[in-house]
Amino acid sequence: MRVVVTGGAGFIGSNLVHYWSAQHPEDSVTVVDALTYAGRKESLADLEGKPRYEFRHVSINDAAAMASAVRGADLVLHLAAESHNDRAIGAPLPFVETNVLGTAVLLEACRRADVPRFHHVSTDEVYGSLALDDPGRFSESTPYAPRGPYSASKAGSDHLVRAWHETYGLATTVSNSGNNFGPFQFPEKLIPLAITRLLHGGKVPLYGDGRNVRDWIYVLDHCAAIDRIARTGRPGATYLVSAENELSNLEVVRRILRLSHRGEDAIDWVADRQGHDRRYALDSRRLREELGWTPAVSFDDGLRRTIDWYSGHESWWAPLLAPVARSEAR
Ligand code: NAD
Ligand code: TDX
Repeated sequence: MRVVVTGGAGFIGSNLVHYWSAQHPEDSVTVVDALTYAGRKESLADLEGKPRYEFRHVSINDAAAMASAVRGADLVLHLAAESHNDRAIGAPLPFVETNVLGTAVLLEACRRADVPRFHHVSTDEVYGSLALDDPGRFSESTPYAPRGPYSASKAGSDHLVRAWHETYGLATTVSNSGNNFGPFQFPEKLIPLAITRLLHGGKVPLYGDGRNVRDWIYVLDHCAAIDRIARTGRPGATYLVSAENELSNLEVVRRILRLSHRGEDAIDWVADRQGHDRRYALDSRRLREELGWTPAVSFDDGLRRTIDWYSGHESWWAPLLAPVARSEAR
């Protein structure tokens, strides 16, 4: 099979390319990535020169490049996106450009090339925010209610994918997962930011009251879910992906502090994020019951593996720290 992975040099994308090459060594994998600040070609360095691996430094917004990349593909896995909420608050337009317009350009290339299977990787944030005391969780039938520029742009992309399925018959699937963590995650997101700050002797910035809740999943469990859904999911269907690890940010940071042998004085309580979603929680019964997926890595085990990886790969992350973070940390 020939598989195209957009955003393959990003966090989830690079884990997915490694996962796919190991699980399906007979497949050839083409990575399409614009190498924004978040795209790190070095995350895929071990695959360079391999006969079944190809890297294309192009944008999903480039129609001609997409037409060429997806020609003859059996499966397109779409992960390319602007992905960080704090950046979206400061500069929202690139999120619309890539996540909405770029997805439309890619879908159109896939339609014209008769790509037999298209999987879109999306987020729980499209469903909005739950109250801390709400007994409910998001399900595939929860109405869309995104609250920020990032989540609104991802919601837009999900709607476009459904439209290309309903209108043109493209065989699409969509997955909406909770917060991922693991190796190769850019040190702007909470877990790698906390780990790398602590490794450099600094403090962890915690927004607001620290009680916001996220539903965490170890990235390789998400990759296994993408594999299952993209190959065996029902065309036109959406699947929520959750390992059922609902934790407050304070609890996540406390566990990182414990594993890093640091005390709570290493928490830097800072101003809250604008429009900060309170809680995400997902019901993934459809994925578990229809497709037989279950997560394999507990939160604590995943966290240990992640801390070990960052401890051993400073050369990957140290050049990526914001200058302010580096000077604070010294
Ligand atoms: P990331 O920011 O680490 O990686 C995004 C990748 O997309 C980078 O390699 C970047 O260079 C590339 N890219 C950006 N704009 C591009 C363009 N115009 N053309 C081609 N490539 C481009 O993001 P991530 O955390 O790996 O997320 C991957 C996908 O999964 C995104 O669609 C995101 O919305 C979704 N997602 C992420 C999470 C999470 O917790 N990280 C959770 C749910 C869903
Ligand atoms: O320094 C920080 N301090 C802090 O308290 C950072 C960076 C974050 N936070 C809080 C904000 C959130 O409540 O931690 C939580 C997690 O923040 P992020 O890591 O920025 O992730 P989030 O905003 O929840 O979005 C993530 O999950 C859904 C990904 O970035 C998205 O791409 C994905 O769709």
